[in-house]
Amino acid sequence: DRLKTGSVIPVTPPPTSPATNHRLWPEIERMVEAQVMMAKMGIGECGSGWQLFAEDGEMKMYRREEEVDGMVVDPLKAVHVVKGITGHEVCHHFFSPQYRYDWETTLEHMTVLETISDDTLVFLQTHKRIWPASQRDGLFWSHIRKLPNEKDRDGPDIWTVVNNSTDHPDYPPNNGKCVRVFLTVCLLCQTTVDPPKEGMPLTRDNLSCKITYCSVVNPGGWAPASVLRAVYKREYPKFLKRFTAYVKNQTQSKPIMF
Ligand code: 18C
Repeated sequence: DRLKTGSVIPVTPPPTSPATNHRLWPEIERMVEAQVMMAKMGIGECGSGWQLFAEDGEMKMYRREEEVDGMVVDPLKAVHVVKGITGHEVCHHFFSPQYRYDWETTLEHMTVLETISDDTLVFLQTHKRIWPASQRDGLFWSHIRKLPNEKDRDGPDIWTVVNNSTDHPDYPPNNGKCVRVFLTVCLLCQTTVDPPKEGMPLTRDNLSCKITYCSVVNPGGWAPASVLRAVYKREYPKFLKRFTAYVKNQTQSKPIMF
């Protein structure tokens, strides 16, 4: 019948996002899958060597001491539980450029170099200089995605943002005053709803969000290990506390975004 009418019904549906045609897409798919899998693993399951280096209420931060060519590249894994917000809200504020200067205290300048699609951007960021080291910049793609909640099909979706270093012909590394850092970051957020009593409305008091943040930053050029580890110890807890407080503040009087 198809042959008679001459119509051709495509076997595979067309891609839902134009990003799927982009040169970076295979890497984005691969990285998101791998990073989400790693982020979902508990500290015990990730292998040994994780040491707790910061703790504040529900927030726990672990690191593994690692060096590459004498440079500190310690992987970091942090878990936090924050009441009153959803995973979608957390990821939305982490991904979207319009909020970045509000919460990213290490930032000096940020530009979006490319909009691959609504959910995928390429950023160039310069960060504040730490004396006596050179100033750092980072060029990375950033992708936000909703993931199915396999354990609770009726429960809220899981959300993630993955950031990963890339290159751009117009912005080669180490070309000016900055040394280029290489980063891989994954933020994974899962919302839990504590159902309200019968007849009562669902409010932000019924929500809590489990946040997992994993990061590996290669400083890109030599920096004293002791200074670097001191910067880690100070900046990561500062970031996660400030960022989550910011999301709570931004969303408290807004409708819940599941
Ligand atoms: O994930 C985070 N932010 C995202 C959006 O911005 C994105 C960015 C990652 C930034 C990677 C770090 C870039 C280098 C920063 C230089 C340090 C400046 C400190 C200034 C203090 C006044 O994914 C949240 C990121 C939270 C950042 C925590 C700090 C990480 C430190 C890494 C050190 C890297 C090399 C520094 C070299 C100098 C050392 C003496």
